[in-house]
Amino acid sequence: MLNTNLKRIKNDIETISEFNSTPGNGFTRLTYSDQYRGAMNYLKDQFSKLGLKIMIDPVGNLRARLEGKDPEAPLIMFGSHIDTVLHGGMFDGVTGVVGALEVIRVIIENNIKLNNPVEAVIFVEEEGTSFGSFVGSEFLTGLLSTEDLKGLKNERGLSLYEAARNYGIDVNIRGKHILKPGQVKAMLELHVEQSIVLDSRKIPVGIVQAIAGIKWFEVELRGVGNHAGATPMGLRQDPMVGAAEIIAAIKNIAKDKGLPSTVATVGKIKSYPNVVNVIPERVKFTIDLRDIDIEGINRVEKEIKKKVEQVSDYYGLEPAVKLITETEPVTLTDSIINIIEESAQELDIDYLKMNSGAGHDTEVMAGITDVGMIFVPSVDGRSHV
Ligand code: HGY
Ligand code: MN
Ligand code: MN
Repeated sequence: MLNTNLKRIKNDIETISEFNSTPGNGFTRLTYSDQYRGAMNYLKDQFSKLGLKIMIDPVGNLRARLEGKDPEAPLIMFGSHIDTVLHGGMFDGVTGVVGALEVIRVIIENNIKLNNPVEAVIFVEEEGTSFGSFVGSEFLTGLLSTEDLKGLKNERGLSLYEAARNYGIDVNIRGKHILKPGQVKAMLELHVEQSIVLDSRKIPVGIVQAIAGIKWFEVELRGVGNHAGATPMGLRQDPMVGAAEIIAAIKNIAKDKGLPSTVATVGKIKSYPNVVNVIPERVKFTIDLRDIDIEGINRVEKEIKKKVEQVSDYYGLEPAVKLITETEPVTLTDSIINIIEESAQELDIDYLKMNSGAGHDTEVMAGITDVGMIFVPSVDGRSHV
């Protein structure tokens, strides 16, 4: 039996977690930040020490390659991400990256000569906290072009393309960076569950069968900015009131019009000019809509758009609903699910087959290769805060 080294794994996770811009208040490591660079350099160093060939692709994905007997054989990939949400958890993404590093260490330490080359991959900007989710995996699989990167902007209007160049990446390097179907034999991602099921039932391993599809919208309501004191209530076209009614309705729309597996979240809201004594001129808020079944997403999307129209008409607001990211629900590969299940049975480890409400780069990689995911419990189901 091959043994991993828990002390080493713990040290890797703790070392990476030092690279954090909000110490004492969760973990924040934004793409291309100094903290991101520190963590990436640590991992690059670990992979180099193992003699792996390292490639940083035009968007900043790190790929560390261990040769197999047949250099032309399709890749076996393990990986995840190290970028975080704001004040996130210690293990989201890092678990899978350290898992990939440890698997490669164990292969080398046990002189295992695989036929296929093995690659650890660290996907850039998985969370979308700055520019948009799954950027690294979408670039790697050809869903995002270098040109598209110019359109992905952060809150300050800086594009990912510019941010990558400022970080020191040559975004325009030519080369075979895009992976096509057939080039990867399989990709496996280890990740924390990010919900309460495994932890509450004390089950050590989750075998993921499907990953929810996601749609992110940005809703902007434009009204008439005015004086908070001098404008009678009957003369207002107040986008904040409109936003409040729509946001309050979203919960019931998801519950009553969606499927039991449909979830809808408003996580971000911004008011302009965002001043105490001014009726806002415009209000922007996001909607994160997910379901394992695309039907749930479609039904709730339709109802929310109807509500936006109704409320905007009633208050004399001008609505704009923009789709900012979309990934299809994905079922993972049966043959990989079976291998994980057989291994758990062989090792007499209790497991649960389950779905993932959280999105992962794996659902993007499913577009070009067979994929599998293994979950480990999140204490109290917490991971994003
Ligand atoms: O949003 C998600 O589901 C993932 O954490 N990026
Ligand atoms: Mn993650
Ligand atoms: Mn996450």
